[in-house]
Amino acid sequence: MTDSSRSSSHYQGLIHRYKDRLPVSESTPVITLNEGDTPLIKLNNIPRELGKNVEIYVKYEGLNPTGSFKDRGMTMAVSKAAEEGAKAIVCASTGNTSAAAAAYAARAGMTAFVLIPEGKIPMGKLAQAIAHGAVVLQIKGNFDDGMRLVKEVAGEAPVAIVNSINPYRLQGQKTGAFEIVEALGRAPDYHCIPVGNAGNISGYWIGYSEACGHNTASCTLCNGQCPYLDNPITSTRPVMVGYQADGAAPFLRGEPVIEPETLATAIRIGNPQSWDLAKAAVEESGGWFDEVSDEELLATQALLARKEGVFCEPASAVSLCGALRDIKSGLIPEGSLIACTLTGHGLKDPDIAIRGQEDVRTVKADLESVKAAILEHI
Ligand code: AN7
Repeated sequence: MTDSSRSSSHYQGLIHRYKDRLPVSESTPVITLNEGDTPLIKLNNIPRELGKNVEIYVKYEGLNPTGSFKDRGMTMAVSKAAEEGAKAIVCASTGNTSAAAAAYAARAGMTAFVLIPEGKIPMGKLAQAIAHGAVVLQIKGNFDDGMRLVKEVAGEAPVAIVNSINPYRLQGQKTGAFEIVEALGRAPDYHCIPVGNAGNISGYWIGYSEACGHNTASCTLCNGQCPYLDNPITSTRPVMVGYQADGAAPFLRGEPVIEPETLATAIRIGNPQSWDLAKAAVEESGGWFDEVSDEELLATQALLARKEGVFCEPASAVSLCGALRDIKSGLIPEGSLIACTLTGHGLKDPDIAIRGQEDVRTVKADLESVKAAILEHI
């Protein structure tokens, strides 16, 4: 079968889908795993039980190829690295970036070096980095130490940085906003999102801004060529609300946190690299930052899994956790259309999801025992 005989509707990833809105050319070698095009799921049971007249949609980024939103940025960063002739990439990571870097490097035939904080990334994410053949360097330090070292080592060795300080990452990540606007036929009123290194909130703001024809200071890569600037697909931008774990909440403290601590290890970050962009997104949109406790975010992870059938990782639940609190308090008013990004899949960290419930009941392999066990619950 030749290429041209294949269905043209076959989804081929976000660079192909949005090539006229991304800094790529015909000669860019596209490194893709068909990322993007993730479901936007309307919550039914949680808003009903809340008793508030709101529409809440979750953008389930856990359904990307490596199980997190990082794939959106990584397809761009690795494609551009390949275009520039890079043979190796490097990143610091709390887990998901390393999984994505490892997979896209494998696809590109490059070597990925990933610096992870020793003992602080869940087994699912570590397994991905190892499975895809990355060189895993556990460092005796946290993510922020790893980030500093990555910047230093990139000046000493031929490796391309694929953390979100690489501007192509945010370009890829902005497509999450495009997809939401297309799915809803408009921008949401509020966009709630977890904030760690602060790249994703910045990427979404670029995307929403372009979709309604605004140029942001951070939108420099398309040199004003973005077709949305002349032909916007929506007339409004959402209020951006960034939530952090309270043990790792530099935006709430107004300064870096030296020893960030949270069970949501993905956002165990004290010195966000996209500080200025994230702050600008929140200020320009009339939004805010807030923080949630580990106990609250784990409760929301469980609520979403049990009430809606959507399994996300702890850091992802931070967006819905904060949103529900602000809906209850009225800060997010009734009548609002709210989008929450669920950044990563629950399977990344199964240990935390079954914490305290490890004792799965064992029954004898006979009908009487199984029947009795079932009837107990009906
Ligand atoms: C599930 O993998 O920083 O604010 O090194 O994995 O854009 O950093 C992960 C971040 C939210 C925060 N949810 O996003 C990494 C890393 C999940 C994440 C975030 C991350 P940013």
